[in-house]
Amino acid sequence: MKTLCICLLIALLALPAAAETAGPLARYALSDGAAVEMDLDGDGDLETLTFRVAGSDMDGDEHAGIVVEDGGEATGWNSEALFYPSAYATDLDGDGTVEIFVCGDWASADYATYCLHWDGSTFTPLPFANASRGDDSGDYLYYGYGYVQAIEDGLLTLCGSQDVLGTYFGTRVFALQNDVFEFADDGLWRFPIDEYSWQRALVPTRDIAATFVENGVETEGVIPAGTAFVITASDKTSVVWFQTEDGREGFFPIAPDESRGWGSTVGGVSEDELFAMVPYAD
Ligand SMILES: [Ca+2]
Ligand SMILES: [Ca+2]
Repeated sequence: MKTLCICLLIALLALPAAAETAGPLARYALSDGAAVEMDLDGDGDLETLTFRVAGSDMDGDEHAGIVVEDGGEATGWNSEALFYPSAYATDLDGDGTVEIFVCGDWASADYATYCLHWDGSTFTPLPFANASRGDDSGDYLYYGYGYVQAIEDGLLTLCGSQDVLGTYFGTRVFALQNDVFEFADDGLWRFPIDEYSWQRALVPTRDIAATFVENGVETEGVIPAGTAFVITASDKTSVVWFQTEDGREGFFPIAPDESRGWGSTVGGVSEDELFAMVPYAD
């Protein structure tokens, strides 16, 4: 069991790094210390953009540095402490101004993404709709919570730690609207099923009333006690979507556990009582 836990931990820790470098995202990636020429501000002249990993993780001051050379003058921007930083540059919304993304880990798998605009003389950080852990209805933030998982079709997907009945990393999709990153999805965090999901499956100690959905048809029923299932999506406060081990999908309501101040209840029962084990990431 101990070996299994260690293997699982190693696999989980490896996930974000693997996702960052994989697939179509690579074409937008900036390499540490490699200068690229781009027209960042849409004025027809090329600027030189350089991303650097600065500081050191041993000293705890690792961070990202961005330098733009424009008209013979170099201007720098440094992130706050950010471990394993990476950077991407692309004109996400096609308006002629390049979005410069910098992301990394604040510490303990708390990933953040910053987006900068260069206007010819200064950097401007763009605000993001709040997708932090816990209540996400708060004010706009100067960063997006999570690391860059995908840049595709004018959309930015961020993946960050979100705990809903033991989920680990979840994604939200953003689009730029008037230089503000707004949610561009259905309001649900997505927790894709991967090869590790079933090792973290939930097993209820009693039946859970649920709505099953098959080919768009909804049927009321229960997830029987003892049936393993995983969470596939949630708004974190009122509903979770699930898939059972035998492939059935559906949803059931949840509520914040007010008496405890954290976690969720299902049908009025606290998650600790309802499940033999809830695999918390934090
Ligand atoms: Ca330019
Ligand atoms: Ca743009």
